[in-house]
Amino acid sequence: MERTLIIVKPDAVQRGLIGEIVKRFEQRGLRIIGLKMMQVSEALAKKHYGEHEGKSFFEGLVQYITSAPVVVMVLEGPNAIAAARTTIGATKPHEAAAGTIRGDFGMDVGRNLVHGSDKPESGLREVANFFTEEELLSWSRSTDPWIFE
Ligand code: DAT
Ligand code: MG
Repeated sequence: MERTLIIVKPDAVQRGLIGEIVKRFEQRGLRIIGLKMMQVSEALAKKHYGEHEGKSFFEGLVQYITSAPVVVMVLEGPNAIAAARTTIGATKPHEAAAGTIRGDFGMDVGRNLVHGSDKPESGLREVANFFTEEELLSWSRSTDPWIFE
């Protein structure tokens, strides 16, 4: 089972979209194995977005993600990373398909509502940046056989 780190970003929390966003992943069938609310520190933001250091938007990105509380969660499932990113939609909300989170709620790349890991190595690294192993639950749902073959 693959794991992905999801961040419900400050704009989504401020706009009262936590429930809406969690609902979409939940109804897709992804299993939530960790979830908490937190304020991201500057150090954690720079670590999380390290691959973008030096880019023109990096400072704004760090400012945005640290500006107010976020909700972080770890989702598990077969191909969880690709499935979650399909549900999230394209990075630039004006290019995101209707029916995706960014396509339904976003207008600006600098306020694109949600983060999802982009490949398995990023998933492992990002989950470890935000959660301890003790914060993650190993559990199964009675509905799992109806969602995963
Ligand atoms: P994603 O969040 O879809 O994985 P990414 O990893 O390429 O996208 O970039 C991380 C975040 O950085 C993205 O959610 C928003 C911001 N960003 C990316 N490209 C940008 C750009 N050209 N201008 C402003 N912000 C950008
Ligand atoms: Mg990314």
